Amino acid sequence: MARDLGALRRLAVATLDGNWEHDHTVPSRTLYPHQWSWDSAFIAIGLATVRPDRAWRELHTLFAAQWADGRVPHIVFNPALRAGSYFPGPEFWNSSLGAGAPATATSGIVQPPVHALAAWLVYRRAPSECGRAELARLYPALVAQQRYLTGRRDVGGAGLACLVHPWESGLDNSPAWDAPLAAVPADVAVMRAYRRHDTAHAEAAHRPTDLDYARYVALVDAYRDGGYRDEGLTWRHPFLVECPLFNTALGLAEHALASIARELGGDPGPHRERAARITAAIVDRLYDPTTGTFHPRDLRTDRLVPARTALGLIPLALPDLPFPQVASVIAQACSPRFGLAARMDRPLPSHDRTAPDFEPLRYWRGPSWLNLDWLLWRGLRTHHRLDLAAGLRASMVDLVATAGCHEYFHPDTGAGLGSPAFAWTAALLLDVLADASAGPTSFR
Ligand code: 9WN
Repeated sequence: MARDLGALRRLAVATLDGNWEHDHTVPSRTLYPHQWSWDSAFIAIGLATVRPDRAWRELHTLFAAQWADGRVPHIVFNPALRAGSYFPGPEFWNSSLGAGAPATATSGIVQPPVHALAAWLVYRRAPSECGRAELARLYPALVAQQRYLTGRRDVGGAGLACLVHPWESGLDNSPAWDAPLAAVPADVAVMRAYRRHDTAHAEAAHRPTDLDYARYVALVDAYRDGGYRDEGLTWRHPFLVECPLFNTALGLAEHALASIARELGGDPGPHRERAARITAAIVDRLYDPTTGTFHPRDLRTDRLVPARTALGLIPLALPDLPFPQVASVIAQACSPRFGLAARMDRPLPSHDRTAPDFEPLRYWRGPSWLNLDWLLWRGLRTHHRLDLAAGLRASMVDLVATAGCHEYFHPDTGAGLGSPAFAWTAALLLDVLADASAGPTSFR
């Protein structure tokens, strides 16, 4: 596998080029052949280092499928693909049932809103008049996305967005969702009526189980049958959680929008105020002083989910996270649970290594993912832990140098798992390679 940085960069660019599809990048040609929301944001960040035009195109294509209420769907389906190329496909989601859905078929749920941050980073990579025009075009759509998430999706009433499906977290099968999902009535027999596409392309033992899928399907059924409406979710929807990663993205988006507004000659003040309120709500509602990390809040029980997953470390990316939380999250990240160090001997896992339900091979239940590394890497730089940031950066580069642009990696051996040509792995590696000096981050 590629060992020198030039070859590594070429491998990443070739992976992105190979996944480019007319006006967007597919996460993987085999497993995920359509456009995914948070993937596109990460992909744009990497494309900015080599193909800035495509970076903007990626974001514009995604936002062209934004619903009238501001939601950005987690999948935009490619109509040119044959039926059955992904499950659940467009016929299952039937987005036309949603008021204000676009003409293009999409899913009806969302993913972490990392897009405003992506737009800002794409612009910052090579500021220009043209880039400013692209930013100006996206700004209202990004604001509408925030309005949807902090408005209709503020089911808990405290200013945070609530998820209605584990897929909205982006960490679909995380142990964080086990407790809230257990309350979702589902019969594994319903899966006989469907053909899973993922297990044809990836090892079934690495993927969510059929029972997980039965619950995923039941949740989509419930949301879709309510016309994808968010009013009254408390009374009728069986899965309602506030996620630390998702809401960190929400807060980062307001910081990024403040920078974008300033750049466009607008007023950054309201975005800054909203960012501060989101961070305060994350600390107030999702921080557990006994574990020293953040946890999802299950709105059905009004309790924090006990699992200690990597989700709990991600609020470190917030520039205004108070010092006590910064210190305790870093301490937990450096504990044997996650093993962060200036010289890491193993990759960062997606779940607590010491937990009895840690699974090194199964989706989001232990393996290492570059997007989680990247978010934490930004957090460490934001809070001036350049020593640890350098350790994490070296670990990311090492993973790809040894195994290639895989979707995820074995948390002990670094072996490549899942899709072998995965777009966000390639993209985030390009971003990491382009920031060789890796100094502190800021929203300037
Ligand atoms: C469901 C595309 C997506 C990522 C998610 C990841 C996985 C889909 C699936 O792939 O989810 O959305 O079929 O498993 O969990 O984070 O966006 O790469």
